[in-house]
Amino acid sequence: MMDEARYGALREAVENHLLRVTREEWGGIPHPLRDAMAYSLLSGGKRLRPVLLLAAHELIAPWDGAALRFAGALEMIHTYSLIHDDLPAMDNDTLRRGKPTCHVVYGEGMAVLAGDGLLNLAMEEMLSSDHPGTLAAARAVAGAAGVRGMIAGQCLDLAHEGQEPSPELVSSIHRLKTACLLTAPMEAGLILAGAHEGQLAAGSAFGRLFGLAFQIRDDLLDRTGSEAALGKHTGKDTAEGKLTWPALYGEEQARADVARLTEEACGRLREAFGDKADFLCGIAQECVQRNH
Ligand code: GRG
Repeated sequence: MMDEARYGALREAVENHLLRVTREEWGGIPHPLRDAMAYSLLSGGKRLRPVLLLAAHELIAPWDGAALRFAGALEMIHTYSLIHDDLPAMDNDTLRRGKPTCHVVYGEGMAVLAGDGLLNLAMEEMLSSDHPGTLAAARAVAGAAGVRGMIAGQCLDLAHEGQEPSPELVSSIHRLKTACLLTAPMEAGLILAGAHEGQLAAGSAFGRLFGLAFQIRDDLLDRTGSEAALGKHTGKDTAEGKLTWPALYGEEQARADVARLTEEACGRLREAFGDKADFLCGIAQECVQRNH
């Protein structure tokens, strides 16, 4: 069972931080761009990546202002990836988080810039403190989001669309496209909290295993979930011949893999952190059972 109140409190801290930053610190960004960035950044969502970062920090010590900046930066990078993924040149989606996608409202050019802007701003946000862990944590996030991480995953996804899925390829795409951006907050939170190597390795393993389970669950929801609950169009993967886990292994096996990977993820975290891992394990369990 997830501790809903604790998740809610962290989510609220992130939400308030993002609201404050957009209101007080975004002066000087030209208007249509600022509106497009704020439209997508403040359009809801679970705020999972920033919550993971703060919760990872709490495994070792209470989080501070520098960690909150990093948490906001993770959400900016996630939002940029969604804006660009929804563009006609990529997944061509018109609905996200229950609202029209950024390019539908602001045009394609402005949506490209809003994504670029959020990515750059995330770098500024991460590098704006003199916390001793700043460089290592920022390097972990930039690497995970970059050309050997999430962007590589998106590249493989685009390049192999419509092809016969191979297990190795689907696994690589899922790990890179999704798991990297769920591993990064674990690593950044732990680095900022001063974790030692063993703790960091356990946090990374949790992120990688949970991230893969999360994407397999997303594949399953695309087949069986409702558009109203998910706030996005469903059934697209099958219609477009996307490389997915259930397409490769069938829905039953995919469900079993989600459960197994989540168990493994939690096991790795518990080995290093004992009962303190309960909250993050609860989040993982809740996410892979989600209908939204
Ligand atoms: C454009 C470089 C580039 C990458 C895009 C994130 C991504 C890669 C594509 C989006 C589509 C997709 C299936 C992503 C996998 C990760 C995922 C399920 C994202 C949705 O994350 P949630 O469920 O969304 O945390 P909310 O709305 O709650 O933030």
